[in-house]
Amino acid sequence: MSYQTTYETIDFTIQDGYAELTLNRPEALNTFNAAMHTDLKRVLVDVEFDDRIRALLLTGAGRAFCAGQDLSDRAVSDDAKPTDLGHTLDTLYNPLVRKLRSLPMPVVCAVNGVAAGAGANIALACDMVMAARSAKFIQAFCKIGLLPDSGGTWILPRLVGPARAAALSYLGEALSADDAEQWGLIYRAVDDTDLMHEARQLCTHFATQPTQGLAGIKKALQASWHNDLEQQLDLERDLQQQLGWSEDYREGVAAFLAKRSPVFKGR
Ligand code: T3D
Repeated sequence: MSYQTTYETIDFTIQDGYAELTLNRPEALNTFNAAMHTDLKRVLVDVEFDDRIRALLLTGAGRAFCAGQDLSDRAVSDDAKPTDLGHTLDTLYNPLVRKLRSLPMPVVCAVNGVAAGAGANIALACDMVMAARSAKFIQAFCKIGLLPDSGGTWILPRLVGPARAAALSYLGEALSADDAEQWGLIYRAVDDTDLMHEARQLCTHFATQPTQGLAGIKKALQASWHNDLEQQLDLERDLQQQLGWSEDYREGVAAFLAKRSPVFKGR
């Protein structure tokens, strides 16, 4: 059974144990506006607490994934006060990144077309990123006098190293999906016609897996960016201790010993 909800700027479906969230302002290249931030905030709170959802798939409608902030909301005449971008990051973009990074399940991004500005970095905040071969990643910020936000200056050097992060950020040139895969920016580039099928298959797979275990992996991998080995060993111990008490661990071991397929319930 599938449950579909349509918001002003996004489509949201729950099916086969995972949720699919589609940015849906194709006529505006799925750029972020106030309504989209409101819709995303509302739906992601539901995702976090709905135990039918064991993975999240994020994608975009139409030819773009997301071209970042809708700049038509940022035009200012000479005598007007510009928008306080510190405030918009603090209240809109940063909470969105934090939410995607902290959801206790894998978040898969299917980048169906151009991902520019915050659109690129929201994609990169997801746990696994697949992209259509025709998609491009563009750190467009430098072209309008800004810096890569939504975690861009944090994640780019970590994923592709300082030299390539600098080139992407200073030049704002388009990086193809194939190059993004080769550089280690994303997991995989796939043929355009295969993207949604492959991304959905991945989410369907995650929906049958030990959700708490996957959430533990997510937490530990993220913490490894700032922990030293001692701290990471302690974290692994603490998380593994909790996972060792989960129903899914018990089921995994029992199924292995009985030489049968496990049935994980996400508990
Ligand atoms: O709160 C805050 O403001 C702070 C946070 C900032 C976060 C950010 O994301 S800042 C960065 C904003 N994004 C950009 O600077 C990207 C701008 N867009 C582009 O560079 C290009 O449009 C694309 C590379 C995304 C796509 O290029 P292309 O050649 O495929 O399409 P196009 O012809 O440039 O765009 C199609 C239409 O979409 C066009 O409008 P038109 O001529 O058909 O009426 C274009 O103006 C519009 N469009 C594209 N991106 C945006 C946009 N309109 C408003 N805002 C956009 N971001």
